Amino acid sequence: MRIGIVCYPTYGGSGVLATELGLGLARKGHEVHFITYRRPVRLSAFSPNVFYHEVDGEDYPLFEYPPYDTALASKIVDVVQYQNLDILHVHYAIPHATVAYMAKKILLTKGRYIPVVTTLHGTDITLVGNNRAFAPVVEFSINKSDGVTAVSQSLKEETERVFHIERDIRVIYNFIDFHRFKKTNKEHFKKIIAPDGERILVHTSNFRKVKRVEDAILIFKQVHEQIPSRLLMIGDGPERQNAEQLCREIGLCDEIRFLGKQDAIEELLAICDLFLMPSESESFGLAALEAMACEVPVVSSNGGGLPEVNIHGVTGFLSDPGNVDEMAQYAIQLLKNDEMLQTFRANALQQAKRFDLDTILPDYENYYEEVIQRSVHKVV
Ligand code: GMT
Repeated sequence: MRIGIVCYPTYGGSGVLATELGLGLARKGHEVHFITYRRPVRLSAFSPNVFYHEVDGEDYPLFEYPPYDTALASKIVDVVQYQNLDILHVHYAIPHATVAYMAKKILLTKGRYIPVVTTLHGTDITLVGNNRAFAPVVEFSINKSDGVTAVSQSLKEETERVFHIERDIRVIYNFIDFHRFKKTNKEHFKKIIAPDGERILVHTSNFRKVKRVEDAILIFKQVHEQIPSRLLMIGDGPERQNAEQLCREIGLCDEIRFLGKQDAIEELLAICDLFLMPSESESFGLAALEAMACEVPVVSSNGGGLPEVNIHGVTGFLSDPGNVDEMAQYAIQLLKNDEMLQTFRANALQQAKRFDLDTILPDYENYYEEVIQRSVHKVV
């Protein structure tokens, strides 16, 4: 198949997933065309079946807000026509599903029907999409897509609760590439971070409010009072300043290291003992899955689709969002008990295997085929 992928090229989960999906499809022989405003972060090396089309925007002085949507729609029309795409897969409803609809309508005037699959990732529904400023357009665009997928059962249900959805939403979970995400020996690295064998806790995110980054620090504070430990804070975003300030206030600046955005996240996960994800809600929690693939158990909230990924008492523990004390108690219980930690590590890996790229990728391929078949009669 010749597949177009539209996504945000940033460090966010939707962009990461879209890029990994495209690369996986290309490895299987499909021709994949990324259409984004910047090269996606995980699209670094050359790959023979992968093509990248940058959306060019004109920054004319009249534009207080550069018309990205218009530039993207034009680029989609161009790529679909001249690269002869079979299907267009857009990640994140806003504005991608809407722009895809516009491109589809333009292509129809040229006698070309392009089937569009929209993948809902979470905040495009739960936070942004819900907003009255966007809601009617989001609902319309989802209903006009030829196929819609959600990354968890919870997100599917939430979408159906919030919007009037006229089509079936297929659940296709986030996935993990075990060639990359696996526990490797990074002892030399561990010695630098935790020279006296301290336990290493880790949090990775885009440091947005929904992640409750400060909860991660407060959980760590309680853990540190009982267990020699270190906390790695990976990523960056609007809440980082507050988080650093909190570390100063509680006097744990030396024990908590802010590493900023990191590419080789698996090398850091390889030395960690526990992953903290206290988010208000996660449609899935890709970062937790990455940790579990590296045999790191997870203490998380139970918001959104997290219970579909992290199994309470098996791969980690779950508490209500904001229940810092309970999450800290779970973390302490796990980190104090070597045998339990080893069991949870093994369980985390087992559970992660359910989401192996090799298992999930065919779900997307089959879904594309299905959507293309359904669209055949629409070709004018
Ligand atoms: O977590 C974020 O804020 C980034 C966001 C995104 O859209 O880039 O991630 C969402 O999509 C990921 C991939 O499908 C999911 O694993 C994350 O759980 C989801 N984030 C939220 O729902 C908050």
